[in-house]
Amino acid sequence: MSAKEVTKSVYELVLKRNPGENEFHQAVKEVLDSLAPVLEECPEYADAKILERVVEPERVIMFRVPWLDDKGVPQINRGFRVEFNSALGPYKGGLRFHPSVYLGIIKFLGFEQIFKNSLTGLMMGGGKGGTDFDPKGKSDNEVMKFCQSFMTELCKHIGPDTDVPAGDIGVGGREIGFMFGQYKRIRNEFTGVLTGKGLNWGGSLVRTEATGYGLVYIVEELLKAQGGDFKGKTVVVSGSGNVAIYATEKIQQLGGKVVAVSDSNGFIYDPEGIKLDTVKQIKEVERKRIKEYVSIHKSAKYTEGCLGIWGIKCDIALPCATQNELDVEGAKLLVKNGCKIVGEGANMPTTPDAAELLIEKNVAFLPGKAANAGGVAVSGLEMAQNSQRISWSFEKADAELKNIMVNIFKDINDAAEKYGSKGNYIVGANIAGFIKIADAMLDQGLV
Ligand code: NDP
Ligand code: 2IT
Repeated sequence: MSAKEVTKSVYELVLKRNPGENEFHQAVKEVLDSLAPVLEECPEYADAKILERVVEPERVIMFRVPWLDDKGVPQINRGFRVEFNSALGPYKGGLRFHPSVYLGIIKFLGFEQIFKNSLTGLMMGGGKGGTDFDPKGKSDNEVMKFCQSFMTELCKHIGPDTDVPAGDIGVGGREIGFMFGQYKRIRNEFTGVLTGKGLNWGGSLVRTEATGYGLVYIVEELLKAQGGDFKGKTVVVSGSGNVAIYATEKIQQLGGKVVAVSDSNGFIYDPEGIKLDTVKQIKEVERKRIKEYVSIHKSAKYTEGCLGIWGIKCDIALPCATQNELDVEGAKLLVKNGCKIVGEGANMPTTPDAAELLIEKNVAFLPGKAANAGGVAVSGLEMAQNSQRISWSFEKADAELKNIMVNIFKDINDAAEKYGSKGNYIVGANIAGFIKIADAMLDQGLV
């Protein structure tokens, strides 16, 4: 079989074995479509069935999560942890709390995480978890009850050298705290079993900022390679959660102007530049909707619906909300308005046809598994600090993060060029991430 036939047959196997899991199919296809030149160079990978193994999670855990709401009514949610690949280290990846969560979402995220974690250069395998519980509109007490019940089961499967979860959509410092407390109580151990912890009980400085800052650092590297920087650039950022907020913060520090942010209801356009303190107050403190912004800043306009954000003129667009939020119509608008760079802060926010169009039109496209790796990278640094029982300064953690993002840019750029797709960072990221994992899997035998 030719290399192309191998990747095609593996994709067909994935479709057959995982019916209805569309996001997982999409994530697998993107990686497989990049790998033919690697298989041609290294037939051992195909002989050892590395592809067939890497698309099959090592372990999938699904469980019932019962909890009592504030009215005393029992509620039942579903919990997941997909321990996808441990070739490079303990399973590592976030937990997503969102009503759209089902097995296919967690598998796509876990699969992406394998390659992302490999790109960081740290010793972390890939995993992901979550639940269809919706934290929106729930009291702190309900969120705590849910987290305790969720961890009562999850704690049987994780550990600081086994599987180390963290945050993702709907999971921030509050949820990590509740889950850590329950883990500690049941297992009677104070260990670095979760990352994104509070700063006075084992968390790392810069973890909160890491994904957004890391995204901006890698875009800055790309700008540098083109002879430019952020100064005076107009940027559109979707989302207004953890990633979007800290991407905006770093862009503003570097002299760029963010003119739009959004949430799942709509987007804000503020031609004078987004006032980040207001966004932080609305989203981090009050947990309210982004449309509140316009009642405070008269320069801004709110528009219902998420897709319209891509019609705003910008030099750089950073989708930082959720999967498939930037479609081909949005991509066409970005191109028409002269956008030159798209960097994925979210996981798989760009549909495959949109990504293809952007690349064809010479928009530099940085895929999520490279561009948003800063979050898990600082999680890896948090694990290292926990193992040594020390805490680094902000400056040290930030410098390490920056260094990791600079290296990722170099690695994906070099891999793209070496394997005949210069400037295609999707191909570069998939290949650079894959090779380390495949080599480790070869070394470790048929497991
Ligand atoms: P948050 O929960 O902090 O924020 C999510 C943001 O995205 C909110 O503004 C939310 O709006 C919006 N959003 C969520 N779902 C949808 C949807 N279906 N349609 C439109 N908007 C939506 O999550 P994060 O900022 O942590 O995560 C954002 C993205 O970044 C995700 O793809 C995540 O996987 C990825 N990521 C996160 C990392 C991290 O360290 N946190 C690391 C790497 C990637 P609303 O408030 O209305 O729900
Ligand atoms: O998608 C991701 O990389 C994350 N949500 C962060 C994972 C982590 O373990 O910090």
